[in-house]
Amino acid sequence: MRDFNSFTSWNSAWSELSVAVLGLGATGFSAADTLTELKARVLVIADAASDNRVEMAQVIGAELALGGSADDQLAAITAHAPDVVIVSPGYPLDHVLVEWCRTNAVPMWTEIELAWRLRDKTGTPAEWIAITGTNGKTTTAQLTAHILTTAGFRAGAVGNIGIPVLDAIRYPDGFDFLVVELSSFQLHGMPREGAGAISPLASVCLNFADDHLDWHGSREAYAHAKATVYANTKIAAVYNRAVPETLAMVENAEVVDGCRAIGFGLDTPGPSDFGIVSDLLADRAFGDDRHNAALELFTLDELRQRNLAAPHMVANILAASALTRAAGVSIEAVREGVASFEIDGHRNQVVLVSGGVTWINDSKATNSHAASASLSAADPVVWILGGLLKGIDVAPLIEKHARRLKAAIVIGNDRLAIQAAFQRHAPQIPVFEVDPTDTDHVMPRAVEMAHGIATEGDTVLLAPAAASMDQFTSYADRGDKFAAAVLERVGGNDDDASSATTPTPAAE
Ligand code: UMA
Repeated sequence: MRDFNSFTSWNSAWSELSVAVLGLGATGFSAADTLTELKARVLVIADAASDNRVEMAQVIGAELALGGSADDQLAAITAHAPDVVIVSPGYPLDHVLVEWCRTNAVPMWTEIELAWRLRDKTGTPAEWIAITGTNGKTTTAQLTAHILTTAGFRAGAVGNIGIPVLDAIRYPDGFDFLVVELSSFQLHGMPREGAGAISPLASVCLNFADDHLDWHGSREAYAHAKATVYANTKIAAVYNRAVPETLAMVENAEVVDGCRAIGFGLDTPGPSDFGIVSDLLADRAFGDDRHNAALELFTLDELRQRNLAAPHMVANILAASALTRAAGVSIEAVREGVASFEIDGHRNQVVLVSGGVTWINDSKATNSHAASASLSAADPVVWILGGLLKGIDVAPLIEKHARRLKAAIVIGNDRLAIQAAFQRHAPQIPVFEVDPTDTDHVMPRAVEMAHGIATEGDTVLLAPAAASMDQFTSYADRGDKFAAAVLERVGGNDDDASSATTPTPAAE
């Protein structure tokens, strides 16, 4: 087998390599594009891809094996005889091509590892800040990058957020910092040591709750993947004081000598922590006198005024503050960054308040943990949920929030499991079902039903606790369709409640 220890620069001998890329989505295309630019011999294998990506892959000179049976794909990869294979994160661990790599001892890399090895393209490589967690990682990555930019650095939020890291390292102007959002799929495939192991300046696992268990096989395997974020951290391994699993990950991590463990949480901070003292968010980690004093970041009131005071958001802000302070950003710049931060849509976004009913889009709540956070903030709730549950049992979520639920409207593929959970744990709650066969009108139907149920003082909350891909192209598409349906059906018309029809529960 080839020695890949010397493949640690844009100027390494990539042109000598034969590479197979599995997948032709965002990751696969970026990998193929980079590797053809480096003159490697590239074969891309995928079940399907957009016309645009297929056309572009042909233009850049990659060989393509698109569609076909497993045997066809095995024949293609065997004939190509790759030295290394770049695997897109969506590939299951037991995929036949992944098995083939294992059997034939062909190294498999994530696009993240390839980017790390190539990170000197534009001269001095950017420092990386690595962010994972079950929830809040996109918001925290965006806020972290925003604070760094406010402080005058060239920074970008990349990775699972949607922009492949490989695209960022090829950006001609270069970056001072890349804030890399890492999913558990990406972390699973990343080595913890050797030339391909990333060494971030600062890292965090924001929180930990069951998600993607079907893909990882067990909670332990999922936790092991997430813990990889801390490996080789240089300055600060940031953990959540309220989530012991994240502290355990830090305690067991092999970090660079001198790296500090920095805790964040909604309680009083100790030395080396971020937290809350009375009504103040405070840094007690990076001040000159951390044993005796804390530095003031913001008041909770300031955050309340900007609608950023929900507990999970405060936790994200504390984490982003810790990461950016570790990167040398001043307290003033952190304050300025948070003050000018605009939160993305689809995360607890109020779409409309009409007739005393608040309509909220939290389509980004793709698992129970996230849905639980937004359910906690509303009462009484007409809850729109469902989609792909990814092997998660929603019963504990239903049990926990049953008392605040006025009704549930179930969408998506896994609706039978959800209905059964309601029958077992909250049979008193009326449950309505949106016809799953009419995929073009899921949200208009769900909104119509909610409109017939909700009365003054209620919140209608889209917090699906499930992935969207069974009926939508993404969580953003699901949220957009919800918001459009709300605006169209409910609009700003305070008087049209009378035109709503009350639906009939599914169980009746
Ligand atoms: N493919 C197959 N066979 C398979 C699986 C995939 O042929 O068994 C092919 C598809 O036909 C397609 C390609 O692989 O050609 C798609 O690859 P992919 O599913 O890995 O998706 P990408 O477009 O490369 O996007 C990935 C991340 N997707 C997943 O992890 C599923 C994106 O995260 C990420 O933004 C992007 O890389 C850039 O880094 C999305 C996501 O849903 C947003 N992430 C999950 C989450 O946040 O919960 C983990």
